[in-house]
Amino acid sequence: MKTQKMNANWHETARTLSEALPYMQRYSGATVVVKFGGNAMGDAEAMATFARDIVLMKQVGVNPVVVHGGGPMINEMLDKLGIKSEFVRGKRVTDKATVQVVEMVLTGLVNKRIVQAIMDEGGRAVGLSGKDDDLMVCEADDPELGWVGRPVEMNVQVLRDMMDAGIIPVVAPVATGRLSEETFNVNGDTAAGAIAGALKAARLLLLTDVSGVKNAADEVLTALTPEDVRSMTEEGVIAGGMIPKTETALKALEEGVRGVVILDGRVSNACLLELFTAHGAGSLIRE
Ligand code: X2W
Repeated sequence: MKTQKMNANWHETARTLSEALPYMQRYSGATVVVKFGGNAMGDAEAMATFARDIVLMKQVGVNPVVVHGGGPMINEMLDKLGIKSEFVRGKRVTDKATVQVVEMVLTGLVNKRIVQAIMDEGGRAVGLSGKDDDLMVCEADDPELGWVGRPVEMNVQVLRDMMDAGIIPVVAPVATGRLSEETFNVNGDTAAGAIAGALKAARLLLLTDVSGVKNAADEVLTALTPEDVRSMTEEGVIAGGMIPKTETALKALEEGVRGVVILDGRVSNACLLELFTAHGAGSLIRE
């Protein structure tokens, strides 16, 4: 026989679950694109927590699509190979040798690490890149950047097929071009925005290593409109590495994504906090 002492924490856990019901109902059947940046990946435990959040989303009827980055992992491999690399306006200048390393690291090491983490938590994940089924077809973004791609054609049926089959797609931001044998390196945020736009996702979550969009007084804003973003950018309050993220957000909203959230992926259970609690996380941008 067993006896059980009631612990206040268990009641809290049950209440948290109960309070999540309206949010679960709101997002039931919705597509949520999650950009998992290299800087948000952290250690094995952080990876496992992220994977568990994604599997929980799927379990309660949300359709997550993971699009990942891996900038720091690319840097590490380029360093080992003695290949120098630089960034212009937040994007990696990518020559032929670099794009090969980018493809190896993103579609190989990073993609499979995430797939494996999701499988370990009991989900079903399949990794692919923008090349698979011509998911993301690119043109050169800017001649100065070499093989950096700007998505010009999206074929997201493969993602819908996977979601319908109960599979969580994990997408590496490497793409094909219109000509044969072209390989493009795509900024992870750009790729996630293009995929969310093509899927008309309910939410695009950009997981990064900052807590959100800050105002001039350095406070995180929990809600902004595209108009707020434009004026804060003109005033220089939104600057640096935040610009590619807010640009991605505005473009995704124009393409029909209902809301974009920029949030700190290092906070544990960041995705659950955002989707399933009244508290939310980070900065929500929407009309
Ligand atoms: C990125 C792709 C990876 C990425 C790169 O080469 O680093 C470009 O800059 P994070 O971790 O999300 O920064 N591509 C064109 O976006 O990784």
